[in-house]
Amino acid sequence: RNPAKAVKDVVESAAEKVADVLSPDVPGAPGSASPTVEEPTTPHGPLPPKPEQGSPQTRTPTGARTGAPATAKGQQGAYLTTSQGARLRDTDHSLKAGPRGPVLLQDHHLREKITHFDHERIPERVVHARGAGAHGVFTGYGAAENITRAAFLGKGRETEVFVRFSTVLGSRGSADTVRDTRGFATKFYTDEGTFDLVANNMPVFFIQDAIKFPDIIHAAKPHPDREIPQAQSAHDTFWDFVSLHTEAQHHTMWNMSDRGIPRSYRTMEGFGVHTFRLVNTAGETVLAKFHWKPKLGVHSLVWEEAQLLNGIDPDFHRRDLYDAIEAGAFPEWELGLQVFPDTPEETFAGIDLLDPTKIVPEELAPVQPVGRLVLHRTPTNFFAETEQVAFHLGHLPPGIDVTNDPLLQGRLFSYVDTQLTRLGGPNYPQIPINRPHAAVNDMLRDGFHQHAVHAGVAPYRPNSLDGGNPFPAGDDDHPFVDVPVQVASAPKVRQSPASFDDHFSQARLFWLSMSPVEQEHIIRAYTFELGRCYHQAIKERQLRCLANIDPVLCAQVATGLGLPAPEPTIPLAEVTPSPALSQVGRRWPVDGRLVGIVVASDSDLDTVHQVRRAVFAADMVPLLIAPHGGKIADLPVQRTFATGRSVELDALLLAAAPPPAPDAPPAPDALPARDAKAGAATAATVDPRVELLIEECWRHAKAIGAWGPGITALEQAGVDGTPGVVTGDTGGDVFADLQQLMTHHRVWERFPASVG
Ligand code: HDD
Repeated sequence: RNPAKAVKDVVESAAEKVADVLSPDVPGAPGSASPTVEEPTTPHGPLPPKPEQGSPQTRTPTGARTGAPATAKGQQGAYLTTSQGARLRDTDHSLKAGPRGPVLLQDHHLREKITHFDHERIPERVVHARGAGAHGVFTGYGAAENITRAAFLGKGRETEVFVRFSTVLGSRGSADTVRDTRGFATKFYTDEGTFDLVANNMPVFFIQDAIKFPDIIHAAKPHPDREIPQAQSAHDTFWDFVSLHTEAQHHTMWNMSDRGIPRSYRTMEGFGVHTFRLVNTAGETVLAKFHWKPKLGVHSLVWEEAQLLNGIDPDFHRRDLYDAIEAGAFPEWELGLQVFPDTPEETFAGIDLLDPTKIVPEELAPVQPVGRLVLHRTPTNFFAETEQVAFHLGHLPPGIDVTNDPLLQGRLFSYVDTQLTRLGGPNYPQIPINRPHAAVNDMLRDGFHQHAVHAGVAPYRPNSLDGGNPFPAGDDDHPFVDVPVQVASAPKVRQSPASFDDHFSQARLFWLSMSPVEQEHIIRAYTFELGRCYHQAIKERQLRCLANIDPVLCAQVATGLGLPAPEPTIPLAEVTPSPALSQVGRRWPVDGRLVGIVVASDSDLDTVHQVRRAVFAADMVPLLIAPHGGKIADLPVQRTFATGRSVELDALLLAAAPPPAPDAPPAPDALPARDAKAGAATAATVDPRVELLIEECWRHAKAIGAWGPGITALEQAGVDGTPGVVTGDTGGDVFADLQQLMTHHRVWERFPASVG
């Protein structure tokens, strides 16, 4: 498998295919080419299983097929059967005493069907309940070979992976685009045992000691009396806790920044947060932090867009992940390491490496790439894979070991423990998605849902009855190595080291590293969230925390809340900003982005064809938006003015300025931009829903382009001539300009920020 080549090969044809999936060619719609309709219920043979449907147990450690029977396959044979394989002739009627009943208790099929249904749900994860997963492959660069013996990082070595992205606070059915931390958990099925990198999209955590985890989560989850708000931190208990427990201030700042509302899972960084200990074949150790760097750059939504999406498409991130993979725009990250000498102090540049509320700026310790992750396959079954996958920090291959970070240490206990309830017993590692691809020969036996049929009589060591099996691995057999770190002889205490007492300096470092527009967003986020709190004392307490981070930040939030800005209670930290923390100011590839194209029957369709092809050629997906569904000439329409909304687009092109439809809703409220150009707007000649598309794209800092009649639509919306709005004589030129704008992600020049 060569993912890079696969991307190249399939992107255009697959993207065409996805565009067509996105645009059901609605039979009977104007312009539809399909004369006859096949009912979805038309009988057909059984669907062939996907080639990948076999369970991992049928694979060798590297993922190759072994020829063993795929015992976990869900469906076999053409006929509906009971769970015991008896064929059924009717599943629509209960067995009754005559057609008018009553229903007979002896109806085994009825009872089996309903009983199984009654037990279909399992407890959702206590945190990170809402998630989406994908399969992929990780390829090592060989760059880490001198610091770790972990074989999967070896040059060219390919390892199958499963990744689950998640929000933290919301329930399983909550919306994707809420303000929250995102989980980024990766299961590497290495041939030396599974490695789980259970990461987040933020490099720090709210607490320094795992014993506080129930506290932060109880505070952040919905209030226990009314169970609201869902998937939000904008409420009293969250701010009550983080303002009292000031070590949470750094992570809270990340949540209030644009990192809290990612544009896509594909545009998130990932961080292992803790410092790990790596050991090489010579037994030498270094300390290291894991980073995922997205190929597409770090990119976020804007707050209004996120809020609209929660209603318009609560599955936005999930859909984006699946659509991108199915279009062949495979999401990609580089795995990187920050490496530090393993000194007795376990510090680097004065930063305590065991404190999970601290980062080490990349300018001080560059992130060195050690491998590449490509996600290329969506799950076959959500429950079997994404819901049942179980990660655990203790799943470590030889060459990677833990440190004494007290947060990490507590996590080592929690992840196994939680699966016992969630997955119903100790045999969850046998669930197909959790099965290692390395050979397993443990002495764990019995328990609920035991699937393995263990042979032999001696699941103990030493034994003679099973010929002494299984045998301990020797030094040359790639065993896991517990690094023999010296454990200090010290009194038993419930204390943290003094270095853990600094709660504000890195929050200030983050704030000072932001561009003005990012600072503006942070101010608005704090103002919004604290503005949703009821208790005055909590707002005032959080303002006192902000005063210790930065007076400008504090003053602006205080103004928004209508409260006085307090003075700092400690000297402001002297910090050097870290430009690597800012998302603004760089350029990124545009693969897999969505470009809306407004067309109508009077558009120059040859040009639209050309532009559509150019969008595909740029590895992006065009979405045609038209007054009606079906087709415009031979062009498939993906969205109508009624079903399309700006928030799913990354950029907008206008090849038309269609007039208002008789049943169109009234024009939306005026824009600041339009006010600035008062008098420019004339009587509405353009459909107000197109105007709304333009206005929202403009307000959300998206690139906009128009040619021909499309320019009239820009004029009507009052945004022509403003930054990031391009016009031209030909669609090709306009798209070329638009593409350049998109490499910056957003057109922030539209919003001269007030903070600087
Ligand atoms: Fe955790 C799930 C990430 C601290 C206890 N955590 C979970 C998931 C991610 C993280 C990504 C979802 C895994 C999945 O998709 O199935 N957690 C983190 C990070 C942390 C962190 C990056 C700090 C650096 N977590 C943390 C602490 C505790 C937990 C301190 C408990 C003491 N986390 C859990 C859990 C979960 C979990 C209760 C819920 C479901 C699960 O484990 O499998 O055990």
